[in-house]
Amino acid sequence: MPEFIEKKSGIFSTEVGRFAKQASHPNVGLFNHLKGISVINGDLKSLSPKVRAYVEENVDLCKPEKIHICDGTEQENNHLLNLMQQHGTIVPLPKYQNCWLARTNPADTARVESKTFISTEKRAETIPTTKEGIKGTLGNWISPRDMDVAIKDRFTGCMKGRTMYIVPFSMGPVSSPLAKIGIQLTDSAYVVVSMRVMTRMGQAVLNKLADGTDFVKCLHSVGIPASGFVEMASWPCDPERTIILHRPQNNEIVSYGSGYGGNSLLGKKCFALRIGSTIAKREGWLAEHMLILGVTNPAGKKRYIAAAFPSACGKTNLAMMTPSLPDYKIECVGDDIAWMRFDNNGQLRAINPENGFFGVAPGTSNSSNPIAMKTIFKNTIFTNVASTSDGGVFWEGMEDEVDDGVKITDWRGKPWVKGESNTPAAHPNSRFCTPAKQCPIIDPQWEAPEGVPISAILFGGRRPTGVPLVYEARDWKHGVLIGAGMRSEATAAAEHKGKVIMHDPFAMRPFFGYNFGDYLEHWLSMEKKSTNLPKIFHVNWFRKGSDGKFLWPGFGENSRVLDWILRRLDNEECARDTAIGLIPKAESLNLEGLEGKVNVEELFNLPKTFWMEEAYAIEKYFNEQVGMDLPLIIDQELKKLKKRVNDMD
Ligand code: GTP
Ligand code: SPV
Ligand code: MN
Repeated sequence: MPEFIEKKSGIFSTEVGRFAKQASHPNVGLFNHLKGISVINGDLKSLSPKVRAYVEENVDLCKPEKIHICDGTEQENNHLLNLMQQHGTIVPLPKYQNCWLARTNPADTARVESKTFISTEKRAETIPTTKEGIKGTLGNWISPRDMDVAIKDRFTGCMKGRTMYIVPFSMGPVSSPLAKIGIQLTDSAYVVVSMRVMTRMGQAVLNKLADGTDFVKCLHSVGIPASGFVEMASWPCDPERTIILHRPQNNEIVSYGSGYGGNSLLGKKCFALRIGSTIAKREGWLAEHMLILGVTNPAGKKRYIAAAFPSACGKTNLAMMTPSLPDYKIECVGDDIAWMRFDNNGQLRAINPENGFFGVAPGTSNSSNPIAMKTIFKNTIFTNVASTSDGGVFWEGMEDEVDDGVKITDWRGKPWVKGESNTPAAHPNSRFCTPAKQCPIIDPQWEAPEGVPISAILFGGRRPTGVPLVYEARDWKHGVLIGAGMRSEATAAAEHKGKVIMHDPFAMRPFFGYNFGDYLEHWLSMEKKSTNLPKIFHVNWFRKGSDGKFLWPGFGENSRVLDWILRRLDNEECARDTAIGLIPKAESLNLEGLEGKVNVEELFNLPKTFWMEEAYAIEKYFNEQVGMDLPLIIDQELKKLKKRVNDMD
């Protein structure tokens, strides 16, 4: 028995079912399927019949050696951290309080979109019917039969010798009527401790399930390579056979082969977005890849804004922004996902279903995002960042924040020297996993069960050319077209290479749980739910000048854009009409006190040829990718846009 367990007053070994090593638990043998399996924490008898049936079925399939029912306690968390330390999965970061560094297998560092599938009876329920000969890019479909085969091939006996953790979790505050429950079965302790940060995990959720409440079924294994050979025992995975499957009809997720991020923390993209969007469609609400922030203007008037930007395009930064405009206050509700629905008064309300931030590390610094820096140096799991000889972390952007003389070890564990090494110290998709409540500007209403009222919705992306800093949709339908037409430079959060401009409608391209055409219909149908619809805007912090540099300083200076947006919400006449929507009137964007000169003209310039090409690209995309599934209204909106652009001077 490992030393740390012996030291801990015997609780792990002598108390029945508390991390017990022996197969002496009274539950063993209770159920035929679970015969011979030791329950090292929790009590199988306490599980609701539905949960128990789900566990039994998958124990049968995966054949774990032990079962651990997670209670979410600190004691349990410490036990798992110790275990992972022993296996070399994590190392402590003594410079901070209760912080840890995990290094993944270098083959397992990002979401794998190409291996992510939705399974429905008919393909057309999952993805639009594309033009002949055109490969669809709006999700991958798999037949129910092929899904079953894929599961059987990979999961049969995949947990032999391992522990299956049963992770009860809630997306949304446990008491919220908008929250939904999931059970993740996983063989990764890293996933368990991460889920404890990212969701409300543990006993309270089991209690809620006791009355037979339904849950989203989430089965996960890091897998065992077919060869049986595990190259990096500290980070087992099976990249060759990785697959992430969703069956919306059964509220079911099955993920195999990867231990990282959205592939394995199944509450996040798989549940809150893919399965979430299908539930939202059925129940009449929206599950979106959006941050939520509160913004208070100098007059003390507070509004909430939701914003959809593709992965690694600035959600976390905007959600925690330190406004440069005096007397503005930003408070953070969430940085990645919003669940939104219209209440009985026609007010759109949003909750953040998550409990933590899984944020991109590189680029985060005291100058770019001081709030994140104040959040992340306690109770945090860092993954694939570089480490320092004084027990801390390092990544690109922190150059001014490490003491001279400290030695840096890169994310792969190799020595790294500033100014000399020509590979990145931290992986571009390295991340921190940190509790939301530690954020110094977390909104007082962030756990409000009814959600916060949303006044504006922003769409945005990385657009180096042509797209102005901000523009406003003419109305809801036009706003839905803007969301549908979103494009952005590819990022490191997924496996795409290079800086190609990709279509990423609603920042949801990798996350749609059902046919994008039906999703557009669903968005359009929201118009009928309210006479008080949020206004829709498009923002772009990433336009570049002829010198190749960003035209806009971004980060805290984005408060100037929010200021203009709030004034538009107050119906101030600070906008002028253009072919693409409403943009700030001359001088109406507050640039007072802005350091350095900004070329406002270039920032808002609307080149006719660019917009002709843009409208054409969107039309081509809709034709090829959405085809007959495109709602007529969107087609009409696009035609109107094309005409307006065509009429430009
Ligand atoms: P996911 O967690 O992948 O969904 O990403 P995200 O949308 O939360 O993006 P995040 O805020 O982590 O930002 C990603 C990158 O964009 C970082 O390198 C930031 O430094 C950079 N970034 C964020 N905001 C701005 C901005 O206003 N201007 C510029 N130039 N860069 C920004
Ligand atoms: C994203 O890629 O949008 C993320 C990271 O937020 S992951 O959870 O890995 O999807
Ligand atoms: Mn994201």
